[in-house]
Amino acid sequence: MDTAPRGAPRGAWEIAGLLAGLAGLAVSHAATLVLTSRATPPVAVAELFVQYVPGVVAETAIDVLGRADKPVLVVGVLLVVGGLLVYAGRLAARAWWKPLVVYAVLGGIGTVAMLTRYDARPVDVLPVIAGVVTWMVALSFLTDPLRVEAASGIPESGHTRRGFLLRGGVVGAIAIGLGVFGEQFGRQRRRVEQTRALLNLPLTRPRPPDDVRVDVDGVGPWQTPNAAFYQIHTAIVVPTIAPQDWRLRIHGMVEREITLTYQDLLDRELAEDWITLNCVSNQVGGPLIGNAWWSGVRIDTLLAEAGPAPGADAVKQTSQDGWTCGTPLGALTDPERNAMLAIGMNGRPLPITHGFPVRMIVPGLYGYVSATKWLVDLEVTRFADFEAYWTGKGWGERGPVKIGSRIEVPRNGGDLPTGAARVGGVAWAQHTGIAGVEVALDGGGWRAAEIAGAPNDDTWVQWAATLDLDEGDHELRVRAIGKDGETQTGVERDVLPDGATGWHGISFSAS
Ligand SMILES: Nc1nc2c(c(=O)[nH]1)N[C@H]1C(S)=C(S)[C@@H](COP(=O)(O)O)O[C@H]1N2
Ligand SMILES: [Mo]
Repeated sequence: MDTAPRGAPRGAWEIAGLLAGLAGLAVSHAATLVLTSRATPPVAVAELFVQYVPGVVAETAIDVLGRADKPVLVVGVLLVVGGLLVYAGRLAARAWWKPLVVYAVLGGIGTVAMLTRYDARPVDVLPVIAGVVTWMVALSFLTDPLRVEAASGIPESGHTRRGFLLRGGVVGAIAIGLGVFGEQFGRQRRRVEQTRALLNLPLTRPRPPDDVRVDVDGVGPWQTPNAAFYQIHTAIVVPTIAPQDWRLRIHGMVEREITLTYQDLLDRELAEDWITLNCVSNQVGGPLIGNAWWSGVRIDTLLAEAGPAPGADAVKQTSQDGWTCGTPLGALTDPERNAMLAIGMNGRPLPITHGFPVRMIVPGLYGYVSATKWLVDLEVTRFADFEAYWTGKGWGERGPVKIGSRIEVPRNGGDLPTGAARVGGVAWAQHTGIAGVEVALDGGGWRAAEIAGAPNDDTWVQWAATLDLDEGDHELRVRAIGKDGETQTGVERDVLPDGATGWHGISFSAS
């Protein structure tokens, strides 16, 4: 009845299938944590199931199982998956490719489940891919000795058994190691997430001012929600720091060293304001920019208490994950600039991925020279005396934000009706302010667009214009003018070393 090759007992193939399966699940789980995906693939599949299961079934389940319905469902998914993985091992005895069919089906379901979740990002497919690749590699590694035995026809030689046990041990140890890492890391993260949720900070949560929006459908929100705010960090595993464990040391070329706790920050006066943050790596027209309501403690007063020594011109900031940046001391001590140790973002405690519990925000400087997340150390020093993470890789030392602008409506390649059509987007020149925006249609002359209001000079400004469109293909360009009189240059430069320049231009058609 069974075509399993002579020699290796079927049980060995099944164990191989199970071990390879567990290793893949462990790798997938670890990848989920590292990528901060909100659910592991099995949990996502369970959720997908909940979403599509008929109502009566769900209600019965809730009746019978009560609040245990979700864990029971996840365990059920894992049992089914486990059974299929054992089966995949058995299939491997017949032909090397047969288990791949099982893996492909499971991987396909996992991919659909991960990508159809609310808030899914393309990278959320990586835990599935990592798991499937691990399944294939681990199964082939484990079944190698069994296959050799099947080919040689010598039943159960001691040599084969030792080889199989050794390989099983290796795969098992890796799976357990990753599982323990995932558990520990996951627990710490859950703990910090919980503490964060329970914090009762004196943050305000105002609505954006009334005049900041233009009336063009499709222009993004003026206030960027936390979940939609771009994220840039080099950390693979984001730091999870409990507020009670957080310390900030201010030292170096100062008269008095200061160490601050989270409570010390809460005991001080909070500064709050709208500030737009952007990344030096943002391409012209790119998405790496966001605008939020930040709450924190002004850094100029803290530095004044520490007393910077004459000759110092920089502050080297260090994150708990070891990332560093250098910020001009003048930008942090400037009473006219709202630089702060931020603890709140849009009226909530900072999200972990945006630097919880404390990060720096400095209006007018790119993030890579100023916006340290998970900040733990400020050393007052001289630019000549150190190299920060990015400046050591060829990026500019100072990093002031360059004036910029973006078209959001229409999209590149989009369509508009002929006749009068509304277009719009944003423009920014943090800490200088936007005086105006101009657009040029089809290479014609620049003409003024309307601009909405802004509560201060540190935020982006929405703009809009009405075009008169003939049928056919068109091109639109935008440029901003700063309150200092600077007109955004059309000279195209790459993001390296200190920010891209050039006008954002798009093509669209009118019909
Ligand atoms: N610890 C740490 N902080 C960091 C970075 C980083 O890699 N590590 N990247 C910086 C860069 S380049 C930018 S643009 C901003 C992005 O902040 P956000 O992720 O909250 O949008 O964080 C800055 N702070
Ligand atoms: Mo950045």
